[in-house]
Amino acid sequence: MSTATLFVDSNKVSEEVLEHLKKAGVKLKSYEAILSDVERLAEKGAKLWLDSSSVNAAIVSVFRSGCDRYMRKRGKTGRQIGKEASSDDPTTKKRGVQNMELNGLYKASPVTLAKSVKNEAEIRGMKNSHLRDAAALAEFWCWIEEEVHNNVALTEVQVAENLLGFRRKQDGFIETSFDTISGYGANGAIIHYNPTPDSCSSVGSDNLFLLDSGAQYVDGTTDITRTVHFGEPSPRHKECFTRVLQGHIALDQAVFPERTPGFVLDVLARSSLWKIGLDYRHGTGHGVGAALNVHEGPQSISYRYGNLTALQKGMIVSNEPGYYEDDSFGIRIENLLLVKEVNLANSFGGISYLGFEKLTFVPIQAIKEKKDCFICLYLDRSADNIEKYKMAKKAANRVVSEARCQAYEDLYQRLGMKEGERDIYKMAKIRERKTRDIGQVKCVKDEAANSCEGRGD
Ligand SMILES: [Mn+2]
Repeated sequence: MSTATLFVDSNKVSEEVLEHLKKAGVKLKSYEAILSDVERLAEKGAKLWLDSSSVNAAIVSVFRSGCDRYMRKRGKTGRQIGKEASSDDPTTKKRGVQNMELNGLYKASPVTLAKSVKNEAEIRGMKNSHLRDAAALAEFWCWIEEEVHNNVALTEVQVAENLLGFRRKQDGFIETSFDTISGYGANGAIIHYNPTPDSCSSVGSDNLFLLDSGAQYVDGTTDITRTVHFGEPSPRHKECFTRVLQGHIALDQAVFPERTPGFVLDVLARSSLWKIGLDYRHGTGHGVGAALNVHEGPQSISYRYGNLTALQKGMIVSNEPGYYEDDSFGIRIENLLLVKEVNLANSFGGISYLGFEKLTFVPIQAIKEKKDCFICLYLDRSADNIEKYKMAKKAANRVVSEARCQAYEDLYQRLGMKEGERDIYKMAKIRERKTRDIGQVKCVKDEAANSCEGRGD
């Protein structure tokens, strides 16, 4: 094949692109011309590749009538086609479908598949744009946390506008990649929530806040969701958030053989929720274009098991499990992942094994229950986890010892007062050393503070 025709709205093609396509032997035609061209080709008996997931009814209809005419012509020149019948005759209709099947190939488009596997330049652009996007988001989350803690009333729409402001400061920013979903409390439970300025809620610190947003940069496309709580989450919030996060991590860490379709991995993101009878009514992951559509086929990670497209090295997918409690709150945690080959000690079946590399670099709000987290890490004693457990424990010990120092310092300052003495007395009693401690501490204080009043007593 040396030539191709692209049916496209000519307004969308710049001079530069036009020149490039011409050199590559691609002819441009108006979008409307596709119907008559398909019909004309079908009449000549040409074969047509139709992607049944995206082809429109108009194309199918002209293709069918073109095929019918071709077969009738062939019938007249001697091949078996039977006697002519009226077009209402059901046997004619059936024959029409058969004719279509004869010259049509019904498979996913090879164009979308080639597009979904990113080349080196696209991967580099996606990585770079994600780093700049992460910088904007980190600034944004820092800003909003302070605003909410200072009781500044911000509506969901104002939050989305401010987020746009932080992104605009980044190099190569073009526009948002979809309308920002900014949902506080019950609004977070509406999966495709779109806040309006006059009816939306303010973001506060009594409930969860879900923010799903993305941007188009010259070199890449982003799509990220974070759910945060600016106050004290309820036990229900904690449990659901933890399970969504466990699902997110399970998919993030997945390693799977090549030729695995995305739906096989979907269970990883849901099983933690399933264990307590919860679930979510949307897919776990979609393909993402490189500086293109934020939703791109043909691959997906979904409970709908009809999509048999295998995940391939170089594809990009989102990882976005969630949980939505109607009229109450919504949780979703979303990163974008690049499918990559992983080096393992074995390669059973002589095939490659694939995994994911994170593109999104924005922190996920920490789990407050450190203890639970420790237990989790400690119970699963893989080398990797033990290392993480030690690090987490070290960090926790540091925080505790800092807090303790502060507490001793406070106590020391209050020693001259009755409450201070009472506290020391209590501490001494716990340590069963009676009140002897009070005298000792007082003596230390006197020397250090160099206040000698009453020393002679
Ligand atoms: Mn997404």
